[in-house]
Amino acid sequence: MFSIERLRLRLIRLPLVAFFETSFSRIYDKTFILVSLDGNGVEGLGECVADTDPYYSAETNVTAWHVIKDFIAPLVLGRTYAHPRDVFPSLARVRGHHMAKAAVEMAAWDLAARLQNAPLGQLLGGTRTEIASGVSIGIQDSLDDLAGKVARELDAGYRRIKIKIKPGWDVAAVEAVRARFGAIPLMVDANAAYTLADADRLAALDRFGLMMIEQPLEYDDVRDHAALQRRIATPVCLDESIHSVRAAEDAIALAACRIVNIKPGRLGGHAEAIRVHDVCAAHGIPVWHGGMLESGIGRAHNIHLASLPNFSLPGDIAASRRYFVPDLIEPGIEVSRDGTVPVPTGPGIGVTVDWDRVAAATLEMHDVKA
Ligand code: SMG
Ligand code: MG
Repeated sequence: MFSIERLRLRLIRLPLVAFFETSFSRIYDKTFILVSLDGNGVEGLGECVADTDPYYSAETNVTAWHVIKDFIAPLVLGRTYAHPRDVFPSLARVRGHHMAKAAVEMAAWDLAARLQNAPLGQLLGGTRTEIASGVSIGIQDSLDDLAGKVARELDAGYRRIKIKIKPGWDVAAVEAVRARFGAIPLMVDANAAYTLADADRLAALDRFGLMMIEQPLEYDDVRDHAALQRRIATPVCLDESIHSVRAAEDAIALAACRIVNIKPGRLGGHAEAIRVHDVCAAHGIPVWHGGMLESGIGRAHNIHLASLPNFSLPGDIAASRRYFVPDLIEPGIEVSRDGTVPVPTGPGIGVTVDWDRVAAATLEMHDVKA
Protein backbone atom coordinates (compact mmCIF):
# COMPACT_ATOMS: atom_id res chain seq x y z
CA MET A 1 0.00 0.00 0.00
CA PHE A 2 1.33 3.43 -0.90
CA SER A 3 0.05 6.96 -1.40
CA ILE A 4 1.07 9.51 -4.02
CA GLU A 5 1.52 12.93 -2.43
CA ARG A 6 3.58 14.86 -4.96
CA LEU A 7 4.49 14.51 -8.61
CA ARG A 8 7.52 16.33 -10.02
CA LEU A 9 8.31 16.67 -13.72
CA ARG A 10 11.76 17.50 -15.04
CA LEU A 11 12.60 18.02 -18.68
CA ILE A 12 16.17 16.82 -19.14
CA ARG A 13 18.56 16.99 -22.06
CA LEU A 14 21.71 14.87 -22.33
CA PRO A 15 24.13 14.88 -25.27
CA LEU A 16 24.63 11.42 -26.82
CA VAL A 17 28.18 10.06 -27.02
CA ALA A 18 27.57 9.38 -30.73
CA PHE A 19 24.73 10.21 -33.08
CA PHE A 20 22.00 7.58 -33.47
CA GLU A 21 20.35 7.18 -36.86
CA THR A 22 17.25 5.15 -37.64
CA SER A 23 15.18 4.93 -40.82
CA PHE A 24 13.31 8.05 -39.66
CA SER A 25 15.89 10.40 -38.07
CA ARG A 26 19.39 11.09 -36.82
CA ILE A 27 19.68 12.42 -33.27
CA TYR A 28 22.62 13.91 -31.38
CA ASP A 29 21.06 14.24 -27.94
CA LYS A 30 18.25 12.77 -25.90
CA THR A 31 15.58 14.95 -24.33
CA PHE A 32 13.18 13.27 -21.93
CA ILE A 33 10.91 13.77 -18.93
CA LEU A 34 11.91 12.40 -15.54
CA VAL A 35 8.96 11.78 -13.21
CA SER A 36 9.40 11.70 -9.42
CA LEU A 37 6.57 10.52 -7.18
CA ASP A 38 6.68 11.18 -3.43
CA GLY A 39 4.68 9.14 -0.97
CA ASN A 40 5.05 7.56 2.48
CA GLY A 41 8.42 9.28 2.89
CA VAL A 42 10.06 7.75 -0.20
CA GLU A 43 10.54 8.82 -3.80
CA GLY A 44 10.00 6.73 -6.92
CA LEU A 45 11.44 7.56 -10.35
CA GLY A 46 10.21 6.92 -13.87
CA GLU A 47 11.66 7.99 -17.21
CA CYS A 48 9.40 8.90 -20.11
CA VAL A 49 10.63 7.45 -23.42
CA ALA A 50 8.90 9.97 -25.69
CA ASP A 51 11.20 11.91 -28.00
CA THR A 52 11.25 15.50 -29.20
CA ASP A 53 9.55 14.48 -32.44
CA PRO A 54 6.58 12.17 -33.17
CA TYR A 55 8.58 9.87 -35.47
CA TYR A 56 8.95 6.66 -33.46
CA SER A 57 5.57 7.16 -31.81
CA ALA A 58 2.81 9.77 -31.88
CA GLU A 59 3.80 11.04 -28.44
CA THR A 60 6.41 13.75 -27.85
CA ASN A 61 7.91 15.30 -24.74
CA VAL A 62 5.48 18.19 -25.10
CA THR A 63 2.40 15.95 -25.31
CA ALA A 64 3.63 13.79 -22.42
CA TRP A 65 4.33 16.84 -20.23
CA HIS A 66 0.83 18.19 -20.95
CA VAL A 67 -0.94 14.87 -20.41
CA ILE A 68 0.94 14.02 -17.19
CA LYS A 69 0.53 17.51 -15.69
CA ASP A 70 -3.08 18.14 -16.66
CA PHE A 71 -4.67 14.68 -16.75
CA ILE A 72 -2.58 11.94 -15.13
CA ALA A 73 -1.38 13.87 -12.07
CA PRO A 74 -4.95 14.76 -10.98
CA LEU A 75 -5.89 11.06 -11.26
CA VAL A 76 -3.05 9.75 -9.08
CA LEU A 77 -2.37 12.55 -6.59
CA GLY A 78 -3.82 12.09 -3.12
CA ARG A 79 -4.70 8.52 -3.96
CA THR A 80 -3.71 5.36 -2.09
CA TYR A 81 -2.94 2.26 -4.13
CA ALA A 82 -2.88 -1.31 -2.85
CA HIS A 83 -0.38 -2.31 -5.55
CA PRO A 84 1.43 -0.58 -8.44
CA ARG A 85 -0.37 -2.87 -10.90
CA ASP A 86 -3.50 -0.82 -10.06
CA VAL A 87 -2.00 2.40 -11.45
CA PHE A 88 -2.46 1.71 -15.19
CA PRO A 89 -6.16 0.75 -14.85
CA SER A 90 -6.73 3.91 -12.75
CA LEU A 91 -5.67 5.97 -15.80
CA ALA A 92 -8.11 4.32 -18.20
CA ARG A 93 -10.12 7.49 -18.72
CA VAL A 94 -7.10 8.91 -20.58
CA ARG A 95 -6.90 7.15 -23.93
CA GLY A 96 -3.55 6.26 -25.42
CA HIS A 97 -0.55 8.31 -24.23
CA HIS A 98 1.17 5.14 -23.06
CA MET A 99 4.58 6.76 -22.73
CA ALA A 100 3.17 9.45 -20.44
CA LYS A 101 1.30 6.84 -18.40
CA ALA A 102 4.31 4.53 -18.24
CA ALA A 103 6.59 7.20 -16.78
CA VAL A 104 4.18 7.67 -13.86
CA GLU A 105 3.34 3.98 -13.52
CA MET A 106 6.98 2.94 -13.45
CA ALA A 107 7.78 5.60 -10.82
CA ALA A 108 4.98 4.05 -8.73
CA TRP A 109 6.60 0.59 -9.00
CA ASP A 110 9.93 2.05 -7.88
CA LEU A 111 8.21 3.78 -4.96
CA ALA A 112 6.38 0.60 -3.93
CA ALA A 113 9.54 -1.50 -4.15
CA ARG A 114 11.51 1.02 -2.06
CA LEU A 115 8.77 1.01 0.57
CA GLN A 116 9.15 -2.76 0.86
CA ASN A 117 12.93 -2.40 0.80
CA ALA A 118 12.91 -4.88 -2.09
CA PRO A 119 14.55 -4.76 -5.52
CA LEU A 120 12.06 -3.84 -8.24
CA GLY A 121 12.67 -7.09 -10.10
CA GLN A 122 11.34 -9.05 -7.14
CA LEU A 123 8.00 -7.17 -7.27
CA LEU A 124 7.80 -7.59 -11.04
CA GLY A 125 8.29 -11.36 -10.83
CA GLY A 126 11.85 -11.48 -12.13
CA THR A 127 13.72 -14.75 -11.86
CA ARG A 128 17.22 -13.88 -13.15
CA THR A 129 20.18 -12.29 -11.37
CA GLU A 130 21.69 -11.08 -14.65
CA ILE A 131 20.36 -10.34 -18.11
CA ALA A 132 21.88 -10.86 -21.57
CA SER A 133 22.86 -7.67 -23.34
CA GLY A 134 22.78 -6.79 -27.05
CA VAL A 135 23.45 -3.57 -28.94
CA SER A 136 21.56 -1.58 -31.53
CA ILE A 137 23.85 0.03 -34.11
CA GLY A 138 22.37 2.91 -36.06
CA ILE A 139 22.71 3.64 -39.76
CA GLN A 140 26.27 4.82 -40.46
CA ASP A 141 27.85 7.09 -43.06
CA SER A 142 29.70 4.16 -44.65
CA LEU A 143 29.99 0.37 -44.53
CA ASP A 144 33.49 0.85 -43.08
CA ASP A 145 32.07 2.87 -40.21
CA LEU A 146 29.49 0.11 -39.67
CA ALA A 147 32.16 -2.59 -39.57
CA GLY A 148 34.17 -0.53 -37.08
CA LYS A 149 31.17 -0.22 -34.77
CA VAL A 150 30.33 -3.93 -35.00
CA ALA A 151 33.95 -4.87 -34.24
CA ARG A 152 33.99 -2.65 -31.16
CA GLU A 153 30.74 -4.04 -29.75
CA LEU A 154 31.77 -7.66 -30.33
CA ASP A 155 35.05 -6.90 -28.54
CA ALA A 156 33.10 -5.49 -25.63
CA GLY A 157 31.33 -8.85 -25.30
CA TYR A 158 27.79 -8.02 -26.44
CA ARG A 159 25.74 -11.12 -27.16
CA ARG A 160 23.83 -9.89 -30.18
CA ILE A 161 24.25 -7.20 -32.80
CA LYS A 162 21.28 -5.37 -34.26
CA ILE A 163 21.75 -3.03 -37.16
CA LYS A 164 19.25 -0.47 -38.31
CA ILE A 165 18.17 -0.77 -41.94
CA LYS A 166 16.18 1.25 -44.46
CA PRO A 167 15.76 1.05 -48.25
CA GLY A 168 19.26 1.64 -49.65
CA TRP A 169 20.96 0.48 -46.41
CA ASP A 170 19.90 -3.13 -46.05
CA VAL A 171 21.18 -6.08 -48.11
CA ALA A 172 24.63 -4.56 -48.67
CA ALA A 173 24.97 -3.64 -45.00
CA VAL A 174 24.03 -7.13 -43.81
CA GLU A 175 26.24 -8.72 -46.48
CA ALA A 176 29.21 -6.62 -45.35
CA VAL A 177 28.73 -7.57 -41.70
CA ARG A 178 28.33 -11.29 -42.49
CA ALA A 179 31.37 -11.23 -44.82
CA ARG A 180 33.60 -9.69 -42.17
CA PHE A 181 32.25 -11.21 -38.93
CA GLY A 182 30.74 -14.56 -39.99
CA ALA A 183 27.99 -16.28 -38.04
CA ILE A 184 27.57 -13.77 -35.21
CA PRO A 185 24.10 -13.40 -33.62
CA LEU A 186 22.76 -10.71 -35.96
CA MET A 187 19.38 -9.06 -36.54
CA VAL A 188 18.01 -5.97 -38.29
CA ASP A 189 15.45 -3.29 -37.39
CA ALA A 190 13.68 -1.26 -40.10
CA ASN A 191 11.45 0.94 -37.91
CA ALA A 192 8.60 0.60 -40.41
CA ALA A 193 10.58 1.73 -43.46
CA TYR A 194 9.14 -0.82 -45.94
CA THR A 195 5.81 -1.85 -47.43
CA LEU A 196 4.54 -5.22 -48.54
CA ALA A 197 5.58 -4.24 -52.07
CA ASP A 198 9.19 -4.67 -50.81
CA ALA A 199 8.61 -8.33 -49.87
CA ASP A 200 11.08 -9.61 -52.48
CA ARG A 201 13.79 -7.26 -51.23
CA LEU A 202 13.15 -8.38 -47.65
CA ALA A 203 13.18 -12.03 -48.76
CA ALA A 204 16.66 -11.36 -50.11
CA LEU A 205 17.76 -11.09 -46.46
CA ASP A 206 16.77 -14.72 -45.83
CA ARG A 207 20.10 -16.07 -47.03
CA PHE A 208 21.94 -14.31 -44.19
CA GLY A 209 20.39 -16.37 -41.40
CA LEU A 210 19.31 -13.37 -39.33
CA MET A 211 17.83 -13.98 -35.88
CA MET A 212 14.91 -11.76 -36.89
CA ILE A 213 13.79 -8.69 -38.79
CA GLU A 214 12.20 -6.11 -36.49
CA GLN A 215 9.20 -4.00 -37.56
CA PRO A 216 9.75 -4.00 -41.32
CA LEU A 217 6.27 -2.58 -42.13
CA GLU A 218 3.91 0.17 -40.90
CA TYR A 219 3.99 1.11 -37.22
CA ASP A 220 0.34 0.20 -36.63
CA ASP A 221 0.10 -2.80 -38.93
CA VAL A 222 -0.29 -6.47 -38.14
CA ARG A 223 -2.09 -7.78 -41.23
CA ASP A 224 0.64 -6.97 -43.75
CA HIS A 225 3.26 -8.32 -41.34
CA ALA A 226 1.33 -11.61 -41.35
CA ALA A 227 1.40 -11.62 -45.17
CA LEU A 228 5.12 -10.80 -45.15
CA GLN A 229 5.88 -13.52 -42.59
CA ARG A 230 4.30 -16.05 -44.95
CA ARG A 231 6.70 -14.91 -47.69
CA ILE A 232 10.00 -14.73 -45.83
CA ALA A 233 11.92 -17.27 -43.75
CA THR A 234 13.48 -14.74 -41.37
CA PRO A 235 11.35 -14.48 -38.21
CA VAL A 236 9.45 -11.20 -37.99
CA CYS A 237 9.69 -9.39 -34.63
CA LEU A 238 7.19 -6.63 -33.87
CA ASP A 239 8.09 -3.49 -31.93
CA GLU A 240 6.00 -0.40 -32.79
CA SER A 241 2.90 -2.49 -33.64
CA ILE A 242 2.74 -4.05 -30.16
CA HIS A 243 1.24 -1.06 -28.37
CA SER A 244 -1.11 -3.05 -26.11
CA VAL A 245 -1.93 -6.52 -24.83
CA ARG A 246 -4.70 -6.74 -27.41
CA ALA A 247 -2.32 -5.83 -30.22
CA ALA A 248 -0.02 -8.63 -29.04
CA GLU A 249 -2.92 -11.09 -29.01
CA ASP A 250 -3.98 -9.99 -32.50
CA ALA A 251 -0.45 -10.29 -33.86
CA ILE A 252 -0.09 -13.78 -32.43
CA ALA A 253 -3.53 -14.88 -33.68
CA LEU A 254 -2.68 -13.66 -37.19
CA ALA A 255 0.85 -15.14 -37.09
CA ALA A 256 2.20 -11.67 -37.86
CA CYS A 257 5.39 -12.30 -35.86
CA ARG A 258 7.38 -15.05 -34.19
CA ILE A 259 9.16 -12.80 -31.67
CA VAL A 260 8.05 -9.72 -29.71
CA ASN A 261 10.02 -6.69 -28.55
CA ILE A 262 8.75 -5.40 -25.20
CA LYS A 263 9.19 -1.79 -24.15
CA PRO A 264 7.25 -0.80 -21.05
CA GLY A 265 7.10 2.80 -22.28
CA ARG A 266 5.23 1.79 -25.44
CA LEU A 267 2.76 -0.35 -23.47
CA GLY A 268 1.86 1.96 -20.58
CA GLY A 269 4.25 0.63 -17.97
CA HIS A 270 5.50 -2.48 -16.22
CA ALA A 271 2.09 -4.06 -15.52
CA GLU A 272 1.04 -4.07 -19.19
CA ALA A 273 4.52 -5.18 -20.23
CA ILE A 274 4.22 -8.16 -17.87
CA ARG A 275 0.83 -9.02 -19.38
CA VAL A 276 2.33 -8.99 -22.89
CA HIS A 277 5.25 -11.08 -21.59
CA ASP A 278 2.77 -13.62 -20.19
CA VAL A 279 0.59 -13.75 -23.32
CA CYS A 280 3.68 -14.36 -25.44
CA ALA A 281 4.94 -17.05 -23.05
CA ALA A 282 1.57 -18.82 -23.21
CA HIS A 283 1.90 -18.96 -27.02
CA GLY A 284 5.56 -19.96 -27.14
CA ILE A 285 6.63 -16.56 -28.48
CA PRO A 286 10.00 -15.45 -27.06
CA VAL A 287 10.37 -11.79 -26.07
CA TRP A 288 13.29 -9.45 -25.57
CA HIS A 289 13.57 -6.03 -24.00
CA GLY A 290 13.80 -3.04 -26.34
CA GLY A 291 15.59 0.21 -25.66
CA MET A 292 14.79 3.89 -26.13
CA LEU A 293 18.23 5.37 -25.44
CA GLU A 294 17.28 5.71 -21.79
CA SER A 295 19.43 7.32 -19.12
CA GLY A 296 20.60 5.03 -16.33
CA ILE A 297 17.28 5.57 -14.55
CA GLY A 298 15.09 4.16 -17.34
CA ARG A 299 17.79 1.61 -18.13
CA ALA A 300 17.65 0.29 -14.55
CA HIS A 301 13.88 -0.16 -14.87
CA ASN A 302 14.45 -2.12 -18.08
CA ILE A 303 17.02 -4.40 -16.46
CA HIS A 304 14.60 -5.36 -13.69
CA LEU A 305 11.79 -6.08 -16.16
CA ALA A 306 14.11 -8.09 -18.40
CA SER A 307 14.78 -10.44 -15.47
CA LEU A 308 11.39 -12.11 -16.09
CA PRO A 309 11.66 -15.66 -17.50
CA ASN A 310 10.33 -15.24 -21.07
CA PHE A 311 12.93 -12.54 -21.86
CA SER A 312 14.96 -15.30 -23.42
CA LEU A 313 16.79 -13.27 -26.10
CA PRO A 314 19.40 -10.54 -25.49
CA GLY A 315 17.82 -7.08 -25.18
CA ASP A 316 18.72 -3.58 -26.33
CA ILE A 317 20.01 -2.88 -22.83
CA ALA A 318 23.64 -1.87 -23.11
CA ALA A 319 26.21 -0.05 -20.96
CA SER A 320 25.72 3.61 -20.00
CA ARG A 321 28.97 4.57 -21.71
CA ARG A 322 27.50 3.82 -25.15
CA TYR A 323 25.04 6.69 -24.63
CA PHE A 324 25.93 9.22 -21.94
CA VAL A 325 29.23 10.18 -20.31
CA PRO A 326 28.53 10.83 -17.56
CA ASP A 327 25.19 9.13 -17.04
CA LEU A 328 22.70 10.43 -14.47
CA ILE A 329 23.57 7.49 -12.21
CA GLU A 330 26.87 6.71 -10.53
CA PRO A 331 28.21 4.17 -11.18
CA GLY A 332 26.70 3.75 -14.64
CA ILE A 333 25.30 0.49 -16.00
CA GLU A 334 28.21 -1.80 -16.87
CA VAL A 335 28.25 -4.82 -19.14
CA SER A 336 30.55 -7.71 -18.25
CA ARG A 337 33.02 -9.26 -20.68
CA ASP A 338 30.54 -12.07 -21.30
CA GLY A 339 27.78 -9.64 -22.32
CA THR A 340 25.64 -9.68 -19.19
CA VAL A 341 24.33 -7.00 -16.84
CA PRO A 342 23.69 -7.83 -13.19
CA VAL A 343 20.19 -7.02 -11.92
CA PRO A 344 20.62 -4.39 -9.17
CA THR A 345 19.93 -5.77 -5.69
CA GLY A 346 19.24 -2.56 -3.73
CA PRO A 347 15.73 -1.27 -3.01
CA GLY A 348 13.61 -0.12 -5.97
CA ILE A 349 15.50 0.36 -9.22
CA GLY A 350 18.65 -0.01 -7.12
CA VAL A 351 20.88 2.59 -8.76
CA THR A 352 22.30 5.80 -7.29
CA VAL A 353 21.18 9.01 -8.96
CA ASP A 354 23.67 11.88 -9.10
CA TRP A 355 21.26 14.74 -8.38
CA ASP A 356 23.84 17.42 -9.21
CA ARG A 357 24.04 15.97 -12.73
CA VAL A 358 20.26 15.85 -12.92
CA ALA A 359 20.07 19.51 -11.87
CA ALA A 360 22.70 20.52 -14.43
CA ALA A 361 20.82 18.75 -17.25
CA THR A 362 17.35 20.00 -16.29
CA LEU A 363 15.76 22.50 -18.69
CA GLU A 364 12.44 22.87 -16.91
CA MET A 365 10.78 21.66 -13.72
CA HIS A 366 7.19 21.51 -12.50
CA ASP A 367 5.69 20.26 -9.21
CA VAL A 368 2.11 19.13 -8.84
CA LYS A 369 0.86 18.54 -5.28
CA ALA A 370 -2.23 16.71 -4.05
O1 SMG B 1 18.41 2.10 -26.43
O2 SMG B 1 20.07 1.23 -27.51
C1 SMG B 1 18.97 1.75 -27.47
C2 SMG B 1 18.26 1.98 -28.78
C3 SMG B 1 17.62 0.73 -29.24
O3 SMG B 1 17.22 0.59 -31.56
C4 SMG B 1 16.81 0.95 -30.49
N1 SMG B 1 15.63 1.57 -30.35
O4 SMG B 1 13.12 0.80 -32.74
O5 SMG B 1 14.03 -0.44 -31.28
C5 SMG B 1 13.92 0.66 -31.83
C6 SMG B 1 14.75 1.85 -31.46
C7 SMG B 1 13.88 2.99 -31.10
C8 SMG B 1 14.61 4.20 -30.66
S1 SMG B 1 14.67 5.41 -31.84
C9 SMG B 1 14.31 6.82 -30.94
MG1 MG C 1 12.67 -1.27 -32.95
